[in-house]
Amino acid sequence: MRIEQQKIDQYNEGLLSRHNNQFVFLKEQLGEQGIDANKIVDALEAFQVAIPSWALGTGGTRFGRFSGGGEPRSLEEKIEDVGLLHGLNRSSGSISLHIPWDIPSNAGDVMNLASSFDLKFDAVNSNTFQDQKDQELSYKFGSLSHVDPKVRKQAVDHNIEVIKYGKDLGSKALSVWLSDGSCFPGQSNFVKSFQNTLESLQEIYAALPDDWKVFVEYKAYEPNFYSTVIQDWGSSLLFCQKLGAKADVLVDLGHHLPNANIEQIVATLMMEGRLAGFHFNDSKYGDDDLTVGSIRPYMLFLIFVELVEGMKRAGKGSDGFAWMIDASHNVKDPLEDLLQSVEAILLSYAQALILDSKKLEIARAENDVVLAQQLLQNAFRTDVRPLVREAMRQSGGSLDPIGLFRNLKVRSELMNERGKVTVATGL
Ligand code: RM4
Ligand code: MN
Ligand code: MN
Repeated sequence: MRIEQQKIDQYNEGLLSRHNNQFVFLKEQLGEQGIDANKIVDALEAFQVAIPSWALGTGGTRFGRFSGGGEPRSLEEKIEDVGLLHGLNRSSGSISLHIPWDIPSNAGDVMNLASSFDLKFDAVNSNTFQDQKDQELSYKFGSLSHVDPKVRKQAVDHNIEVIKYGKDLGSKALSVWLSDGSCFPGQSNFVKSFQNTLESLQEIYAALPDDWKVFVEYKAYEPNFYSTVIQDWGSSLLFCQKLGAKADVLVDLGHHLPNANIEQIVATLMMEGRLAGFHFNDSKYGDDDLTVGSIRPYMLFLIFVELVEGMKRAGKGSDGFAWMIDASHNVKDPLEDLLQSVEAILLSYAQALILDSKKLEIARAENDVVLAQQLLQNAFRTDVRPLVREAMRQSGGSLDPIGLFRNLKVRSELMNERGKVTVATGL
């Protein structure tokens, strides 16, 4: 299914005068503070968030999975779904593939289909946290860190194969997330696990094309519950520093221990020039993979404050990083959920962009704690939705993506096309 531009324009028509009033009002307010709303709209338009191929179906937990119907049955249908999202918000211009869940059978055809929706291929993800059918050796006790060199070799070869698939699609990075670790004290030797992993990663690193990067993602725990080889940003950074300049740290918001100060982690990684990008999601307890901004929007804003600051310092635009949503949708329509997540990301970015950072610096220098807090909260409490809507409208998207999705009955159309009982590959 494709949404015609005319349908988007028509729907926008009905919302336009209300939107214009709100936008003009906000523009004036911001103008009084010396902020050019149009510049912020431009920055928002440029911010593109990748959609992972495994997030287009209904997710599940270890207790069960309740499929929603009309889920994509193939890679082609997944591309079509991301195309729908991008058509609606013009902010989801790329797809990130998980191999072997989504092996492209013909790279040329898949690329043509993607570009017909104006989509590119973001980082490719390897998978050594599951055993696949016909796989010779098991990853039950680890992959790149395994005690047996034959298992390590199998995992290294898989990663090199993933790079090849990505190369054919124009991807420029490999994302590695390892579940390697141990469930019980004494089960594994921390130092040997680290060294094995490093050697394996070095072999993968050596196979990277010149213009590629490898993203090293960390996670505190789960599926292993006692130790994880790449457990935190420090371990991840250590691997990256030992690997070389083409390795950067990937932050997944759900992969920290409770109450971790993620914004400070972001600031440090950006200071070192080693932040690869983000896997956005939200959580209350663990790696809950909930809709971005649904639980801790203030934290997300504080993270964006550091991102904006770090980008300015490094003289880089938002296209210098890999932004992706890594969420699971157990009770919502996956496409609606993704639209909500993208909107939440852009709202936080907009709030961070309107922060008066010069005044904040002065407040900090004068130890004016009250003013510092007030400046942050002024930005956070400003209703920036008209800026995000305007960015979507100007780039040809909808003023109200979810409203239009429902108005056009996209899900029931997909159910008619694909059937009521379809299950997409993924977790
Ligand atoms: C992991 C991690 C990875 C993702 C898998 C599916 O928890 O976040 O990024 O590839 O889930
Ligand atoms: Mn992730
Ligand atoms: Mn995760």
